[in-house]
Order: sequence, then structure tokens, then C-alpha cells
Amino acid sequence: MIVKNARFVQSLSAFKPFPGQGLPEIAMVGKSNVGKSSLINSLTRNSHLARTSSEPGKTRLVNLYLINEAFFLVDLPGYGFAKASKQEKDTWAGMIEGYLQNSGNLKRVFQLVDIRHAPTRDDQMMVEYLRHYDIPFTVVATKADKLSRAQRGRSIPVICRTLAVQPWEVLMHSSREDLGRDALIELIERDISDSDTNN
Ligand SMILES: Nc1nc2c(ncn2[C@@H]2O[C@H](COP(=O)(O)OP(=O)(O)O)[C@@H](O)[C@H]2O)c(=O)[nH]1
Ligand SMILES: [Mg+2]
Repeated sequence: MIVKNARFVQSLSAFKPFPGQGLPEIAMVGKSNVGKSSLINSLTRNSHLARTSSEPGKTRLVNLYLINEAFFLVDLPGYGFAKASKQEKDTWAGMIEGYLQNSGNLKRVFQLVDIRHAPTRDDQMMVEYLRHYDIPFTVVATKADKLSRAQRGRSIPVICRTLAVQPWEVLMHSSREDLGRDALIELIERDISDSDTNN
């Protein structure tokens, strides 16, 4: 698949109908600062599409990006931002859950974890949630450029163990080195063409 065009459609602070709703959706979830917005930019090869920040806790909305007028990439608020108040955390959790429960056409979640660190309790809870609701997901180990090949090889089993996933359910990615993009694009392509044949 070639990404011919990608555009921001809307930010939602609570789930409600949006233009284009009904097209397949692929959503990014993960801790604040793990690289969700950067992944959207990498997938679309547009470094200015989704706002990235070195400061955690910036995306407080559900941001919808329409790709090739055919499907949405959805940037969800990051969880696990230590400095947020309890009330803010509840609001974010509510937004993530509101989206995941209400999206009628969610094909897959990319569950992002930083390849350098063992997944947190929040990551584990998120994965348990996805499993519980039978939402297909793929774990994306982000920022792979920060580790050597040998270090990467050691960190994948830790991620697998902590999240109880198989090695083939984890894809490495780097926005800096354009690593792993093709595999993720292929996955998206499969997900959205499956939805064509099911309709
Ligand atoms: N080295 C490296 N840095 C990354 C990568 N992806 C994201 N970052 C950096 O991590 C920070 C957070 O990224 P962002 O996409 O805003 O994370 P988000 O909060 O999950 O949306 C930014 O400073 C990015 O430049 C990557 O693949 N490699
Ligand atoms: Mg972001």
C-alpha cells in the first residue's frame, strides 16, 4: 500500500460521530511519550501530521487521521503519565475506553511499548483489556534505534513474558531509522482488505 494522502480530520474529547465514520480504524495505544504520534508520522511519511513532543502528557484528545480516504489512524491519549492528577488520569482512561468501546469499525490496536523498558503494570492492564474485549492487537516495540541489535534481541523476550504474547506478535519499529514500517503497513493493508471482503 502506498500512502497517497493523509489528513487530520478531527479531535474528540468524548466519543461522538465523526466525518467518515464507518471506514476501518487502526488505533495507537501506549504510555505517554512512547512514540504514538511519531508512529503515525512514520506510517504516513509525514513528519508534520501528528504533533510529537518530548514532553509527556501532551495528547489529551482522540485524534483522527484519514489515510487515502480509506481508513483512519487514531492517536489515543497516552496513559501512565506520572505527573497527571488523579482526575486527569481518570479523564484519559475514560477517553481511551470510550473510544475502544464505541468505535464501530476498529480493526486493530497497535499497543506501543518502549523497547528499552519492561512493559509497565499499565501496559499489562491495557493488554488484558484488549484481550478481554477481543480487540485484535499487535505489540509495537518502539524506538528500536536506541538499542543495538544484541540488546534488541534481549528485550523482546522480556516484552513477550510481561505481556504474555508470542514473539511473532511483537514488531520492532523506529521512527528514526524507518525500521519496521513495512511490516506494520502490510498488517494494516490486510486488516482493511479483510474488512472489504466482510462487508
Ligand atoms: N530515537 C527515537 N525517538 C523517538 C522515536 N519515536 C518517538 N521518539 C521520540 O519520543 C518522544 C515522544 O514521541 P511522541 O510520538 O510524541 O510520543 P507519544 O506521546 O506517544 O505520542 C519524542 O521526543 C519523539 O521524537 C523513535 O523511533 N526513535
Ligand atoms: Mg502523541
